[in-house]
Amino acid sequence: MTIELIPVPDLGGADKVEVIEVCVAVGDVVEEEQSLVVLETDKASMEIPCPSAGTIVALKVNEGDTIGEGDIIVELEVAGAGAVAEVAAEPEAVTEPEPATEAPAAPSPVSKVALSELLVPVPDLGGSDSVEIIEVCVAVGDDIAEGDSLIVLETDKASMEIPAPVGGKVLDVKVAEGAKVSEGDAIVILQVDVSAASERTEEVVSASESAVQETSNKSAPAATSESPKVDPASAQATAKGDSAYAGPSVRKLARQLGVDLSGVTASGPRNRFTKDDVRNYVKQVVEDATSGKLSSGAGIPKIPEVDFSRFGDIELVKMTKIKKITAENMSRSWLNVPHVTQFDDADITELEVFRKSMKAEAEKRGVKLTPLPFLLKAAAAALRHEPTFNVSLHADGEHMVQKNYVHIGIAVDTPAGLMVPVIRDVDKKGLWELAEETATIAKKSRDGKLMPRDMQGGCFTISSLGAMGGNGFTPIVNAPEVAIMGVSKAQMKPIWNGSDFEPRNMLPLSISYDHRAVNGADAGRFFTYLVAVIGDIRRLLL
Ligand code: CAO
Repeated sequence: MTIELIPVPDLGGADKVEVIEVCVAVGDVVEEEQSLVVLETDKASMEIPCPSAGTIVALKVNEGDTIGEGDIIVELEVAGAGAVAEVAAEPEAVTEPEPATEAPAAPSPVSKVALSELLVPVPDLGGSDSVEIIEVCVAVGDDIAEGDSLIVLETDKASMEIPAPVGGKVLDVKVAEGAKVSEGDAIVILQVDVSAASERTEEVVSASESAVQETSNKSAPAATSESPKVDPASAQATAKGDSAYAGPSVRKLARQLGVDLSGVTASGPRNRFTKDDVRNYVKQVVEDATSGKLSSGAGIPKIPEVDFSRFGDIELVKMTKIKKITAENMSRSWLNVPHVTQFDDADITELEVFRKSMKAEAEKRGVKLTPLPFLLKAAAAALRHEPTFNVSLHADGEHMVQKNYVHIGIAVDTPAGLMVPVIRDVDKKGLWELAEETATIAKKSRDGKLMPRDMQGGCFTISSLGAMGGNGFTPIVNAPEVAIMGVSKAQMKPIWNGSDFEPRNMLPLSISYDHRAVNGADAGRFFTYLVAVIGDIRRLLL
């Protein structure tokens, strides 16, 4: 086994570039050519592939780091011996999608002069003559990299960026916005460090052998016969038509700020996005969100503040901590969870007969047997029967957490606010035990004696308003649980038994569930089973 240090390869003129993605982690087994990191310049992003297969033993860069040629990216353990740093592969440029017309692929013609000064002329424009410059992207003194846009031209068919054929310092800009240029006209004079130039620079420079053009008092500038061709047909095919166009630096800014350009209005010449368009969009979104104005999906409009004292006598009552926490939890759940609520009535006629028959024994035991322990038992049975309800969504967005335990929370109304203590292993407990535990935990809640652990780990919640009344309500899911049952007041109702209306004691129930985690069919099965168990509690024994 050999440890190889994998460095940043020659970046083709780019000096320091940002690491925008680290694609591997320590311990990863990587293939030859597998991407290690993604680097980004103003113009393009490039993946640095691994020169050989092996195991990553150390990671030397982080996302957001700025690195340059020769900096070590990873330490790689490879089988057998091998050359190290120098073998790193050439970067694989993954240029951002650009209109095909904007960046001619072949090197632009340049002229080589004695003091490494290069005149960069307008390349072959595919037949177009006297084309308007709609943007000059560089200024005197700029250090630019190979491929950086120098100017943007626009014909009646498309706009195109003319990239720098090599990196260097801008000594002179020969053009201005609005001017019209043709093939061969000078764009800029670049100072190039030929000694440190990349192979591509050498290629470009040595390819420039003909069509000499004078530049100041320096010698023999030349324009190449291998000028890039802009194919007007493809230009037309890929031009954005009516839609606005953004240059690489604008797109980079948009990416950094998380802005989708489809929502931005372009204000630049001929429907081009400017950096200010992106900044103004962000400013507007922030302003709208804070002022409560509705904008395209950003922010929730605030309920306007009202001075109620204008309408009558008022007093300010301090919210308890629990009320504030409840308010936050409820809004979080309401805003995050797509709720569906389903309703049904359970026939508790037999259940009530049985419950009342146990009254004397309950008194002897010192407990009160309300319908709640029966509901807890039935819910636990339904969660076991239909485990698709006994889940939570995993934060990674890729998994569900299937729970193999059955802990159920009960909503308890207390003077300090709503609390939801959790009864553990409901499926394993009997009705008496549940009746006792419910009473104990409800008292603990009202006395403010619950510990955080008493309120954690619930799989499902029951909110019973049955003692108070009501025909039904839509409870809010107690996230990260995915379902909650609302219990309303049981009432005698005439139920058709096939030949007669029969008085039956009917308990209105509702189930709200998180439709991201549970689908309607699962909910239908869960609820039908639960209602059936409540209707005939002998089913709990099955
Ligand atoms: N239909 C008809 N009567 C019902 C009933 C129902 N669905 N549920 C309970 N009752 C009856 C009980 O049998 C009892 O009657 P008796 O005194 O005649 O026996 C009476 O109502 C009072 O019951 P209870 O409230 O003392 O006991 P419980 O087990 O039903 O409930 C608890 C316990 C802690 C859940 C309850 O006290 C409570 O706090 N409920 C409020 C929950 C809440 O606030 N939910 C809303 C959350 S969302 O904002």
